[in-house]
Amino acid sequence: PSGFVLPWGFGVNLPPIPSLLCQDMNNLEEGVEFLPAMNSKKMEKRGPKRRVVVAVVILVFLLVSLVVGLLVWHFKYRNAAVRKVFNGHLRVLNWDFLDAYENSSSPEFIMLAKKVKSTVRDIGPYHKETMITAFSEGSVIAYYWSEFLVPKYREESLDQAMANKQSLVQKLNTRLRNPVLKVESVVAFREYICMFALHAKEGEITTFTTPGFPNSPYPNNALCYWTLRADANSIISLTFKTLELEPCTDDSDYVKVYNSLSPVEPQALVRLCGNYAPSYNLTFLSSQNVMLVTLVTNKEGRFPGFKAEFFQLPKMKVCGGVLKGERGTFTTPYYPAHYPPAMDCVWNIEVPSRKNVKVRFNMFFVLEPGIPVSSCTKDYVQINSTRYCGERSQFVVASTTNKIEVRFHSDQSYTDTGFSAEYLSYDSSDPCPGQFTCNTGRCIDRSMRCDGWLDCVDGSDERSCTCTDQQFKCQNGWCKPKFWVCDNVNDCGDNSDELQCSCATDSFKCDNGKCVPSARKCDGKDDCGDGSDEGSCTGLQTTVSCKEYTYKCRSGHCVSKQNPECDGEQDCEDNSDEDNCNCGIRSYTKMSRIVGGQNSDGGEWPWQVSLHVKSQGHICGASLVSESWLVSAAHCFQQMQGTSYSDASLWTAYLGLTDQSDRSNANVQTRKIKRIISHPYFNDYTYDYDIAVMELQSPVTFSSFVQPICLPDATHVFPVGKDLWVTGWGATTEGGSGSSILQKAEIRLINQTVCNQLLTDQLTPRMMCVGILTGGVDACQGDSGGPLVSVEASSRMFLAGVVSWGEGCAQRNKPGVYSRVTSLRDWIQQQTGL
Ligand code: 4AZ
Repeated sequence: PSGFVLPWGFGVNLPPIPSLLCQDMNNLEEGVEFLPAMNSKKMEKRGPKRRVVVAVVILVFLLVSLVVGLLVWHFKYRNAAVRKVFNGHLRVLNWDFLDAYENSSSPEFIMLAKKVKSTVRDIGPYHKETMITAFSEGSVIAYYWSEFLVPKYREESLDQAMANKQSLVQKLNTRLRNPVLKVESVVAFREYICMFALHAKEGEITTFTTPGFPNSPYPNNALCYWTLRADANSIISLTFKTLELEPCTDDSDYVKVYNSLSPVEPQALVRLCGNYAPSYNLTFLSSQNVMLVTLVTNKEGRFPGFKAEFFQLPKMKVCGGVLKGERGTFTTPYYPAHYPPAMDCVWNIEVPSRKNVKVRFNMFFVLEPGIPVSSCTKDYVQINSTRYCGERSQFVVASTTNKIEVRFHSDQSYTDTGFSAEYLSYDSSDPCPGQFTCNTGRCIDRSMRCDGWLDCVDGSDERSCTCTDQQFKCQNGWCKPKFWVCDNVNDCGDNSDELQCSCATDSFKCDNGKCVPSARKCDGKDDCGDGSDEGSCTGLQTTVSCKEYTYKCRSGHCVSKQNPECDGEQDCEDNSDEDNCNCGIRSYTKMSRIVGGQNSDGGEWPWQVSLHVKSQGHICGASLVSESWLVSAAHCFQQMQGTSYSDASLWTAYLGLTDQSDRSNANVQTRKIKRIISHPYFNDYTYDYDIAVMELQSPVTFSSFVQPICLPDATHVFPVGKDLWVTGWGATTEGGSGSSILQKAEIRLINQTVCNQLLTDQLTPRMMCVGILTGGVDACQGDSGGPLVSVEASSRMFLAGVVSWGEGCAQRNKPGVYSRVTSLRDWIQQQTGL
């Protein structure tokens, strides 16, 4: 690769404050010495003449101050010079592109650059420097940066002038033969600027990285450009192999990729920030033989940057086509890479004439930032006259004939990974043999009909149902499991499952179902008995008297806000509610978007630990809560079959692990255990107090794959009905074998009273039930000790439970039981100090 770097050492030159002003001030100080004004007695004796002199001196002093002030304002603020860099491109008509223009040191490049420069120089009195960065075909497009040194008060008018293409076109017409200038984007001044020009080599992959990668972080306050080119009639495929930037915020560092050599928004393909899981697809395609990658960084942060590679591909001549037969598959161009911009594909699908055809989209990612899925004005799939866009889970579009036409359109900017679809022929009299047919045409398992879950996107599987004894009939006709009634979640959709249990008007419904007069809410007294009437009192968090449900600040004062810890707001006057909050965040901005599957991505659950016993392999899960401490279940460390599992030397902890068969992966950290402390009240018959903490022999190093989970305060409330995540390598079916890849499942917190009925009074206050009552999703053997986590305020995850026991796995009305971390929080604190 031919690369070059231009570190432009810019610095804002503020005019120095003229030394005259300092002298003036010194003189004034001396002048005061003459006046014995402090001695009022003397002044009185000397009479009115002195007063006049004093008044005149004060007046002069005020006048001089005013002049000094004006001068300071003029030089320092009004007249301060601001450096501005604009970039844009300029189309030179009637000029032919030469291959030599690709090489910035060729005499042809230098000659044309000189011509264009002299034209741009005329832009105005504040113009300082213009640099031509590249030329491309069409007739010739010149890409440039122009630097201006403009007084602050003229900044706005310069921005306007640059934005107003017309005025520039007028000026430029006089010099070049027939130029059309397009100034499209303005970039702020940067201290570090680097530029690299790379051309793909036939049959080779070219690699490039951010400056210093991987040994040192990329520079702050930087603007870096990589112009990528390929041979004529080729396109570019660019892949970021690793990318680790500052976490995404409005002004965080970012990488932007353009389908042009000019960094203009209408040609932007993607804006990347933060950190992407290794499995996230970061391949982008251009529509022509050029691409531009830019890195824009702010003044702080130290992050590694990226490593990327690109190569050229022949330009795709056609996309879409005629598809015939009983069934088949088709995808967007280059799927699962991001499809190229400016594409139009049409698939004409035809199945045998006696049959009908339907198209099932298994993956569908056609998302353009800022475009609502109701309009689909930019990138979309169109079938008949309906447009589909955004991110969708599996859906089916059926035709009532044997033909269907699928159109795909991508516009100039922002691309996504596209879709993967299959077409199938079906018999119109029996569209889903042996299955239930949704009104949309999708086939679902018969057991999903009238089970309380919306399996068809249009809800057609839950209509016209006769409710069973176990079900509650909603007013809208839907049947829902009886256990969902009065659980504070609107399961029916019309809230009818929560109506019979609501309290009278003027009264408040507590989390435990009790009704208290509304006037007693937020009065500082626990009227509900579970603190829920004092839990979420809005307004300024005032200190209240401490109760078992109020959060206690380090100062000993209590606040009434529910779950104030690590929510990004200061609730305690000593801010102790926001201390020790380096937890519960996964490093990756985006995880893989494989929907439907339950395999986890590397780094998705960075607090998940696998506990191995020598020669037995994985036995239990655990959660990382600090550099040296794990939380697990006491029952993992019982004496069993002659082995004393409480012996710390038997165990090895694997952190940063996803695949059990890949334990030597570089992201995995292995630790021996120093000591295991099981709760002294653990009862191996009832599984009450099923909790243990383990100290690692040496602390781990936090990374993208190893991060601690937040421990909730003992007063933290996880409301009934909340969706939680459980993870582990346990059995994937009851009595089955464990999984090699870490599994994840989303389950729901179930009302304690309801669950105690289902589990025949086996629950204690240290336990909670979480699951899906219709069955099918649960933790199982081998998941024990592992985390049950909840996404809380500011996207932080908290450890709500520890996998403990259950009656079998994933059975109907037999949810999993978890150790309730809030009830055991004080004991964890006593043992670990956390
Ligand atoms: C176990 O044996 C186990 N369905 C863990 C969780 C559940 C059942 C069994 C919950 O470790």
